Formats: sequence, C-alpha cells, structure tokens
Amino acid sequence: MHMDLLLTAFLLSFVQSYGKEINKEKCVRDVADKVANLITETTNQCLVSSSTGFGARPSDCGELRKSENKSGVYKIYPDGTSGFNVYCDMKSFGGGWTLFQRRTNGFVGFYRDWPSYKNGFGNLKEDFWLGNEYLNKLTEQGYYKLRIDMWDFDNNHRYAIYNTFVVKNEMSGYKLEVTGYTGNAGDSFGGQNGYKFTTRDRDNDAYGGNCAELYKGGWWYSRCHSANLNGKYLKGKSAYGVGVNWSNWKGYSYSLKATRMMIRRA
Ligand SMILES: [Ca+2]
Repeated sequence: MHMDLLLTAFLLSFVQSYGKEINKEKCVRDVADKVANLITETTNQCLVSSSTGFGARPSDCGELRKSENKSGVYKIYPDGTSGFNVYCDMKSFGGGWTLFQRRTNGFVGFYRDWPSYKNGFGNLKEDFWLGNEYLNKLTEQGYYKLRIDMWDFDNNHRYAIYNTFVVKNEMSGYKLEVTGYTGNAGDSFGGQNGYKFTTRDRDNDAYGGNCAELYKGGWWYSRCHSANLNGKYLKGKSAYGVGVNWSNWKGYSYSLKATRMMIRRA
C-alpha cells in the first residue's frame, strides 16, 4: 500500500513534469514560428517599399519633377508628415517649385485667424495659403530658396529670389528666416527676417498694435511691413499698406493683380 502510494506519487510527478516539458517545447515552437513570420512579414514590407522605389514618397515638387513634368496638384511627404497636397509648378524656371501662396482674383479672403494660416486655406488650383505648419515641415527638411513672382494690372512682371528661406515651428511663432535677395522687384521681404507670424487673433509683431489687424492680412509683420502679399485684394489703388503691396516696386498704395510664392531646394 505504502509502495503503491509512492509509485503513484512518482508517476504523477513524472507525468506533470513531462507535461511541462511538452508545454515548454510547444511554447518554444510557437515563439519560433512567430519570429519566422515576423521576419517574412518585415522582409516583404521592405521589398514592397524598395520595389515601389525612389520617389514613391516624394519630399517636395523638386523630387517629383524627376518623373513628372505637368504642373498641378500632387501629394508630397516631407519628413515627419503623413503626406499632404501641394501645387507643383513644373514649367517655370526649370520647374520643381512647391507653391505656398497664390493671389489671382480676390475670391478667397486672406484676413484670417491663426488656425487658418496654420492649416492653410483656399483652393490649391487658384488662390490659397498652403499653411504655416506645412511650410515648417517643408523648409525644415533641407535648404530651400524662395521665389516670389508678382504682376500689376498692366501685366508687368517682377520677381524676387531669396537664397535662404526657413519657417520655424509653431512654438517659435513660425519665425521667418529669409536672406540673400536677388531680383528686379526690390527687396521688400528681407526686412521681415527674424520676425514671427502674426494674425488678427495672435499678435507676435514688433509694433504696439496688431499689424495683421491694421493691414488686413496674416504675415511675418515687424513694425509692420514693406510687403503685404496676404493683404486685401483691392485691384490697384490701395489704402496705405492694406492691399497686396510690394513697396519697393509699386509702393504702399498699389494692390497687385497677382502674386505667387514658391520654394525649391537651394
Ligand atoms: Ca503688436
């Protein structure tokens, strides 16, 4: 009887530990299978992204220009973004320009608040502001130059190029870095270098009042501006400083017919 009990106890513990061994083996096999699956999956993912190849997630219009030569709306993927639409000018001055501002007709109002300027507004195919957040993501991923084109109502054209153009993040107030002017419009933007963005509801300018409120736009106002390309679309004669002004060309009392601001890697 005593022996039977001992034997039973022995058998029981044998069965238990054998069972544990089986479970352990199964567990190891399961983990091994999972690891193998994970390796296959990861390899496939890498194969997919390398087979779609270079340019599948273009960082700007300049990169897209290598495969596209038609101007229009494209999706780009600057660093740290999940992608957004922009208008690419693929023709002018070698193409590959990413537009962030356009005025042509005054149908879109530019006297807007901080969130509007942050996230952008208007229609990419007509008048729009791309958005300060997107401008920041774009200009932070490399060295960009800025090109500004403008037209008066007699269809005269002038331009300004700045060799350095950076818009810092929202924490900084979308602070502007703009230097290295060349062109024939006169340097009416370089003076805003180092200033933050100001809107009617967020006064970051260097003036006692709010420049955005005074001059009816959203801009990197100082005290307050020498150019007001996001000002009121007034079709020529402008109240002092309120219109789409470029002071070094047409002065503060002339509101331009059309403008566009665009960037390309320097
Ligand atoms: Ca102020």
